Amino acid sequence: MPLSRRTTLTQFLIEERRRFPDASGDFNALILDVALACKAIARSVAFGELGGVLGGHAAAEGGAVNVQGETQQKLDVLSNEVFIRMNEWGGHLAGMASEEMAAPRQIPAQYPRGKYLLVFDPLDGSSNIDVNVSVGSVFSVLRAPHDAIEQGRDVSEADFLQPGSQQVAAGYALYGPTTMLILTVGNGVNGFTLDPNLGEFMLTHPGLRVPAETQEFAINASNSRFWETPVKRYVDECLAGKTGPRGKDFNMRWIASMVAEAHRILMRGGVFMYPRDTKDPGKPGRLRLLYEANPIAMVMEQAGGRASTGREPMLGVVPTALHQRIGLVFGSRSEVERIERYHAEPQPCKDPANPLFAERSLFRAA
Ligand code: AFP
Repeated sequence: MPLSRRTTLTQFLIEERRRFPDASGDFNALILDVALACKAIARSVAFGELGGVLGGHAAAEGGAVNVQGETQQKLDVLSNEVFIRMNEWGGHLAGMASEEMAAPRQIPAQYPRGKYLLVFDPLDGSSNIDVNVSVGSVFSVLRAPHDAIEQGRDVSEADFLQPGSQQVAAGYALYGPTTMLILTVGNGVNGFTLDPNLGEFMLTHPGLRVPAETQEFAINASNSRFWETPVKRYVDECLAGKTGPRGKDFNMRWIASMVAEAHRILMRGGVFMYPRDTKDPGKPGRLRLLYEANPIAMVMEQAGGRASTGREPMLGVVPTALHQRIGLVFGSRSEVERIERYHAEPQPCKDPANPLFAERSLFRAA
């Protein structure tokens, strides 16, 4: 299709806005600021070592650690700064929150404050940066509480603790062989490809839908000894393939970059699991609810897929903390619903004295 016939992100947003005649344009401007941040990050990622952005963030004390207790990569810090600088001045936000910042970020006094909250993981998949594997940014847009908008007050952590069903927009940028922006504004999911010559996101994947059926699952199998019984059962059945209850063979994938996994699933179906496990009782999951699980959940549900904790729909979970972690399962609806069924069934009691109830798995416990 000739470039002149393609729709830009700006055109798309203006056409979407026509559904809301009294819209102020603030929302569109916010999405375009987020897209600009993603373009700037895409450029830094593309230059890699040529831009000196690979490797750990050598803070004064020799390597920085973020609020998650994880080593910060230079690109984590840079990407966080880019999101802040591109979004703090526009007057659309009451405040921001990020994986890389312990507390919410206030809008500086010299800028107007707006009616939205922006929550983001500026660079997901950091462990892949130095090995040149796709990484991404994940973002979620919430409405700020009325009093925060009316008073123009500083935001608090509590303002962000809204269930994912309250998101007004969500999406991700994928810095892969091509840079793509996947966006939902509550009316389906659309994919945009960055034209490197124009610097514009062009609509290339309108109306994306997650295929309902799949033969591909993604999980970090090195954690198998920590999985709960329903997850072990699901994975065992996939591994048993044609010879087992599923009656078909499965493929397994694990990129260790959730955004890349989400995109594969959006394009060809599949299921992603980073479930709650017993590896670290202090962590009820690896992924963060507000700026990883919820935005991906909105994209998946808007595209006809499903996202769950394994026990309940992700978008219904009421957050209790800004950096709360949670078990996450998302993808092709029939697979996620199967995993939820397995969690809902009565679990065999683990009576070590009685081998009849011993847990069985193809992943032998260590
Ligand atoms: P990083 O951003 O710290 O690399 O974490 C990426 C991530 O949050 C998610 O994108 C991956 O699916 C998951 O962690 C990978 O976790 P493992 O390294 O335990 O496989």
